[in-house]
Amino acid sequence: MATIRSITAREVLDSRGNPTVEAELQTDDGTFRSMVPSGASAGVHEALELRDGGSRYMGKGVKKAVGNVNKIIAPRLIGMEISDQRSVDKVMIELDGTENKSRLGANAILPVSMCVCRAGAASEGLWLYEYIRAMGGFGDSVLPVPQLNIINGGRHAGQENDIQEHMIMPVGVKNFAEAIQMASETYHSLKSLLKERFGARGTLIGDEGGFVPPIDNVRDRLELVIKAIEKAGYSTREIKFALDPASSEFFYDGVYRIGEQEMQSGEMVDFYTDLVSSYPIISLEDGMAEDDWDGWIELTKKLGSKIQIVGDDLLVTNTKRIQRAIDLRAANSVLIKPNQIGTISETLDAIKMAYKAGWTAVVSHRSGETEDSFIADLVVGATTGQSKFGAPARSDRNAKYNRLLRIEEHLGTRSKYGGTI
Ligand code: 2PG
Ligand code: MG
Repeated sequence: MATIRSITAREVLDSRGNPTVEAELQTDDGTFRSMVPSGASAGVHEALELRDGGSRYMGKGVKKAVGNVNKIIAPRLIGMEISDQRSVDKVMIELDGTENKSRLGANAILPVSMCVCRAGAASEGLWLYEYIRAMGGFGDSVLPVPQLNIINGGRHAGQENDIQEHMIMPVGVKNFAEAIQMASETYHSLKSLLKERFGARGTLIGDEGGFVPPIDNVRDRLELVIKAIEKAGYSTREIKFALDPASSEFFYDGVYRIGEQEMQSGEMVDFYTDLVSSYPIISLEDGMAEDDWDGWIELTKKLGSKIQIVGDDLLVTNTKRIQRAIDLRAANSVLIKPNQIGTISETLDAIKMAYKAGWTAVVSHRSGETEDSFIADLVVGATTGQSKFGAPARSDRNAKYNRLLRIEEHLGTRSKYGGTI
């Protein structure tokens, strides 16, 4: 049993070059560090990311959040038992005292919560994923089927009124190492097809490591990905598609706008229904906007028995919103992003609520990431069987994939792969 000896925080940079918070926590077992990521297409219902404003770092500094860790959180937590994640998280939630963690900032609370989890694992001599599994009372560890975003659009590519994420999912393989090999080969095949067609400009990349080719239409993008899959020697039998349009970003007063096309909610549902009948899409995230509950209900009614309907901006890893969506049958899957809610205990609660309703859960990165690979352990420990960590390129993304490769090796013959969803 170990107790918290000290906690400090500092300002560091994320993958986009914006400041973010790193917390450092010490126990008798050592020093533990954790960093928080940051979204670009963040939902309005997310816990608050505290930014300083002013001119420093274009207003994006996080000195206030750092100060909140050092001056408010640390003095209160020092001496607390490291193995009691829920109590520690509860103290921070109470210290904040607001509904959306707007006093201290989720970016102050979360890195401390992650450090507590890491230190708890060390105190028991466990890998982080093993500790999370035990803490949450989850079943056998499962390596995830990755959703890999190989064509970046929308906010992640500096574009407006655009589908944000075009992802491949290697479902037809035995293990995670094979899945990542298949994904990498497809990624590189896509790169060479883009280079042939557009020259070097066609292979520029977006925030999540995927390409940003000069192709406006989602169908043309998916056609090209199918060519890349085939060029790599695979087929759409073993590699499926997932889309995250992030539609809140192109929803204006009741109207969805993709490029020049304007659609009402019902037309938007028809748009997806056509797409799903043309392409091997098995998962659709944020097809509808974050408060278009009727649209979500219609989408789930129409497509929910065929594919996974994932709520991200709609649900923001928040059990209140997840419960509402379960009651209304407004989705059948939840995207899990710890920084949308702000503590590890609440993140695990969201996953458990989804399981209880018979939903799936997908553990996700943010478009602004760091080298912290916590979510790789989270996805295995919480046994969700699906991850969304970006393209198999750039170290902010590959930190997670590389950690998963290590975990798969550690599990050895006990290892299981998510397989089909
Ligand atoms: C999303 C995320 C991650 P962001 O919409 O799912 O891909 O994007 O972090 O910019 O909110
Ligand atoms: Mg999303």
